[in-house]
Amino acid sequence: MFIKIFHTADLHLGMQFTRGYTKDLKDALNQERFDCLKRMIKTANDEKCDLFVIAGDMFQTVKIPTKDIRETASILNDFEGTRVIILPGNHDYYNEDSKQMWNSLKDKVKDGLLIFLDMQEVVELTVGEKKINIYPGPCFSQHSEENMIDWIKNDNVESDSINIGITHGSVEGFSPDMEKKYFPKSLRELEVCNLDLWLLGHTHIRYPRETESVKSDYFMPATPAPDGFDCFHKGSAWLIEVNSDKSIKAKSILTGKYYFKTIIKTVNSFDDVISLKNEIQSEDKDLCLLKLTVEGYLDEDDLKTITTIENDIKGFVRYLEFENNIKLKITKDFISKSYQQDSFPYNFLNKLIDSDNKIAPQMAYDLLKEVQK
Ligand SMILES: [Mn+2]
Repeated sequence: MFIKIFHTADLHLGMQFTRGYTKDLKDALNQERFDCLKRMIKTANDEKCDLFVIAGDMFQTVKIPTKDIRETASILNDFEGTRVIILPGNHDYYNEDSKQMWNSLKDKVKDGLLIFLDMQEVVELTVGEKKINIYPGPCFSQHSEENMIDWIKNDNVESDSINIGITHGSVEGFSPDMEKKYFPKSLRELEVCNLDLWLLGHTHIRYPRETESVKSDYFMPATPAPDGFDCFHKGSAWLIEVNSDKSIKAKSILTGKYYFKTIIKTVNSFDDVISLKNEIQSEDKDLCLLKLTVEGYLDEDDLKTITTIENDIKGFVRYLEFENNIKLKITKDFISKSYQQDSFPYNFLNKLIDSDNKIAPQMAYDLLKEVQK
């Protein structure tokens, strides 16, 4: 017999997008975070999960409009397992300021479904015949240097129950936190609590890195829905099985839809331009948000095609930020057209082209143009 847990965190429901997106895309990205939760609940139901755990930052802020709270509750209400367990994170911390928001959510979730981890004390529950003890390390503010889990190490951990820690914040070596203000903890601090399993939130990158048959005592699911160009993955969550003998086996699942891609490409010939175009054509035109920078040198004719290419590429992706750093390639042909024969620039540039140095003619041309200004 085993219990099955769906583990996510950092959904950031209610996130507003401010980049140069169209209103349509902003709305779509905002809605996607709710849709992502909906898909995860469906997966958890299909997989017959007992627990659905959100390890902090389900909401982006503590000021979430009622209509969004209503939508969240209605999605959570579709969970067919035993309990939805929510821990407040550093974005949706629990204190006097946010009590009303959290109460509003609690009111809207079906009776008996939600366990809200707003205290540093053990929460006991049973799944089937198995007793489970939850050890929460919740956030009570936006910032703190407290790890919120120190209370656990002195607790008398029952060895015949499954003991699960749930907390949120930076973990040394996994998430940057130079100023130590995001509830920092080390793996050592988690370890001394002597629990069977840790479900963590805050780090937007998955841990462990493997995806199948993962055996670990610590899990970080990553954000389930990519939220910007600093997100290099497509969103994930953990499906974790804990057996009666406490052995753990987990599988990472893909949860996102939209994805962000940054490409920096050197383009030095027309063939390079075509292969770049082909590369981008294979992206998903409804879901790919692309930041593309091109650099290199092209002759006059090829350089003119770049504007056309930019338009083509726009049609291959949902959103494009294009930076064109391609420079004019200095050829003998170009020199003959641009400078009088035997003039200083004519001789100088031709001589540089004859040398093996590929960059020298380009630099010299740029300097000559600078002087002519
Ligand atoms: Mn966080």
